[in-house]
Amino acid sequence: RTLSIIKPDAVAKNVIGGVTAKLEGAGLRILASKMVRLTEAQAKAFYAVHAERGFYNDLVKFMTEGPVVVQVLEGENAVAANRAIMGATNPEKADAGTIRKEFATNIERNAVHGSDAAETAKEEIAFFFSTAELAALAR
Ligand code: IDP
Ligand code: MG
Repeated sequence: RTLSIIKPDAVAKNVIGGVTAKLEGAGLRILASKMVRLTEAQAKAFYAVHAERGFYNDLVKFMTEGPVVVQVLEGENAVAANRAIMGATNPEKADAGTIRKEFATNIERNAVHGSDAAETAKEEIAFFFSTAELAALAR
């Protein structure tokens, strides 16, 4: 399992469906999904690992500017499969056919978030979804 976020730029561009089709096309299954508007406190906490980076304040502002779609994805090697279909952080460096190549605007407004390892995936899923919520959605 891994956590995906369709960021405010992609929601504003009306490509929730386009992004989700890429995820599904990569063999990932949407286990849970909801649209939320992050508070400043939530965005700061979610990206706390980047607190010392020069782009942190702008990133928090961007992530709170409009609604996002948070999704739990399931599949074989879900973390790596999601990172592969996302493409590079900087869309100029992203491979053809990836979400960021197709839908990102720039290195900040880059359409999607994806967990970077199994351990962070666990933490990030728990950040947005309770155990009970996920259990109710199990198929
Ligand atoms: P990732 O999303 O590909 O894992 P990270 O390095 O974890 O990339 O950065 C988190 C997010 O911070 C990026 O997705 C992007 O929105 C933003 N970001 C990363 N590097 C820069 C930068 O150099 N300038 C502006 N924003 C950045
Ligand atoms: Mg990251």
